Amino acid sequence: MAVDRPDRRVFLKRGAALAGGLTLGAVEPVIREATASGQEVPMAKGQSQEIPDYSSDELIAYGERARFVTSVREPVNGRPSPDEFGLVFHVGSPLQDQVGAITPSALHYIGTTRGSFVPDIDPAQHRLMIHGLVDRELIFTMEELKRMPSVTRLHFIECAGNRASPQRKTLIESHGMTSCAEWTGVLLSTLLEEAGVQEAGKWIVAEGVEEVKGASSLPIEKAMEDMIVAYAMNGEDIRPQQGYPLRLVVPGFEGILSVKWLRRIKVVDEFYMTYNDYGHLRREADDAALSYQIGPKSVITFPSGEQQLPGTGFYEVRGLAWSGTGAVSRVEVSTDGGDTWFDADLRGEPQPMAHTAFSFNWTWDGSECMLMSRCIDSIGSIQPTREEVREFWGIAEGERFSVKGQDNSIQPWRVASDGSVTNGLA
Ligand SMILES: Nc1nc2c(c(=O)[nH]1)N[C@H]1C(S)=C(S)[C@@H](COP(=O)(O)O)O[C@H]1N2
Ligand SMILES: [Mo]
Repeated sequence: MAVDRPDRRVFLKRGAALAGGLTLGAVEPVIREATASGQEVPMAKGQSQEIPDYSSDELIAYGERARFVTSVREPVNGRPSPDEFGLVFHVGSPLQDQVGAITPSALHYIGTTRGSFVPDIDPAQHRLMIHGLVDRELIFTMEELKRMPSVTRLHFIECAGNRASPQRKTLIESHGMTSCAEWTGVLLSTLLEEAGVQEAGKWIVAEGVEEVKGASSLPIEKAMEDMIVAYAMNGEDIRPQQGYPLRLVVPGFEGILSVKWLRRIKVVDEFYMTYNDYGHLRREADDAALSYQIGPKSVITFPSGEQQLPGTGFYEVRGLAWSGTGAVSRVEVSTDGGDTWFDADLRGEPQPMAHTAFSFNWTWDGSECMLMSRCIDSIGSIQPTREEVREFWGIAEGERFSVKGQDNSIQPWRVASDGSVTNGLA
């Protein structure tokens, strides 16, 4: 197809045509007659039947979204959540509906290693212990932690399983296991300095309240650099599913390391074989170093898998980009399967190890095309294609697509001439 890259100027010129009432697909407003309260309204999937009383004491004290907004999290990997035993497994965030870089707390993905009951922790009873190879073993109450100097930073969390793959049909299946929030808490370095890390202390093991689960080995350098012992998320206390009352945030590293319901940090001399370290993800310290950090990554969130374009014309292509190494410096978009690339517009000042929202003005002429995005991060790393990842790891055609570390390959979305959108890898 002919590559058409409407930049802002072109779009402004077209503004006149828009105002003149030309049909432009998605831009066409949907006009509904005003419905007097009490009258029947057509129901959308997931929409609440009852009209809430927005003037009730309850909703004035603590609000809820409009009942017409139906975006919800969904279990991924084909595993029901909760399962028949009440265990919660990985549940994806509906990024296809997200606007901007911050995931609303109620829609942040939920990741639990091998399934979990979400613990009900009384913050008055909760303690964080720091021990092992330190000069002073310390035990903090929540109150004590909240009195300490804090930081507030935007960071994404992403599960190692989140990736482009031919089997995954929708965005929530391929990329729903990442979310971005504004986290507030105490830098772990502040606590470790207070405890005094000994010469021999080279790793830490962080552990949540569940037995064994949530324990991970992490290098002391990273602990001293930017890990946050966080108690707040998007301006309020962390939600139970995200680790209330306390979690570790390990910026840019795979999600399993961001231990929720954090209760213990042990400074140790070597890579431990914890439940997460051994068997689940990796077996050796060398591999661990390879696989912790998430490379430059991005995905187009609209249009994305299983969506339907209503017709030809103008669309704002939207997406998210991130990198475990630093901030996003550039995002490029292709509409012809990677032959030609154009700069996308970035929203706001990209933050280190945080999602950055991007957009790209596109006019669809009705021919079949392949939409792709790629992220270039602050150290100049470029997000690879699936073919490049295959070559790098020497994976033969037909062989299991298994990489050491993160698969950050590009997700292509195919737009067919009837406007249907499917996974371009399938
Ligand atoms: N204590 C504890 N921490 C945990 C887990 C867990 O099961 N228990 N799951 C991990 C996994 S696999 C991921 S991907 C992230 C998900 O964080 P989120 O649920 O806030 O999105 O938490 C990590 N921290
Ligand atoms: Mo995960």
